Amino acid sequence: GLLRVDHVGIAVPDLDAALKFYADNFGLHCVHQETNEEQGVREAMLAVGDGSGPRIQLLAPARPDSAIAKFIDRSGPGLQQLAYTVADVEAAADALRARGLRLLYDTPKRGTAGSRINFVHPKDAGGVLVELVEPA
Ligand code: V0V
Repeated sequence: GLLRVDHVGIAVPDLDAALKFYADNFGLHCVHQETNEEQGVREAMLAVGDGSGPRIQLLAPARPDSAIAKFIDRSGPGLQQLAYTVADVEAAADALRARGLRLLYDTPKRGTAGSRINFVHPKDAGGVLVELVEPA
C-alpha cells in the first residue's frame, strides 16, 4: 500500500532560477540535487518546515526530448506529479496492474537518491501522474 506522500514534483524551465525563487520567496532550501540521465532531468529536493514531511521536487529538463521538456511545452511550468512512498515498488505496481491501471515501466527505474520508481499513467489516475517511490 501507499505509506505517505513522498514528494510533489513541479516542472520548472530553469533549475537554478527556481531554486533561487523558492529560497527567496518561500524560504525553502535544497536538501538534495542530482541529474538523472535516464529520466532526462535535473532535480532538486526541497525540505518544508522541519523536513519530516513530504518534499517538493523541482524538475528541470536536461534535454529537449525529455518528459519534463514535453510537459512544459504542452502545459507550461507547474505541478507535474504526485509521488507516494511505498515499501515495495514491484508489489505496489503489481497490485495496481491487477486493478487494470497502466504502469509506465515493466520493471522499476532508478529515481532520486538511489530509490526505485514507477509511474501510473495519468490517464488511468484521474489526470494525475502518480509516482511510486521505494526509497533506497
Ligand atoms: C502528460 N499528460 C499528463 C502529464 N503528462 N497529465 C497529467 N500529468 C502529467 N504529468 C497527459 C497529456 O496532457 C495528454 O493528455 C496525455 O497525458 C498524453 O499521454 P501520452 O501521449 O501517453 O504521453 P506523453 O508523451 O505526454 O508523456 C506522458 C508520460 C511521460 C506521463 C507518459 O511524461 C512519462 O513517461 N513520465 C514518466 C517519467 C517522468 O515524468 N520523468 C520525469 C520525472 P491529452 O492531451 O491526451 O488529454 S523523473 C522523477 O520523478 C524522478 C527521477 C524521481 O522522482 O526520483
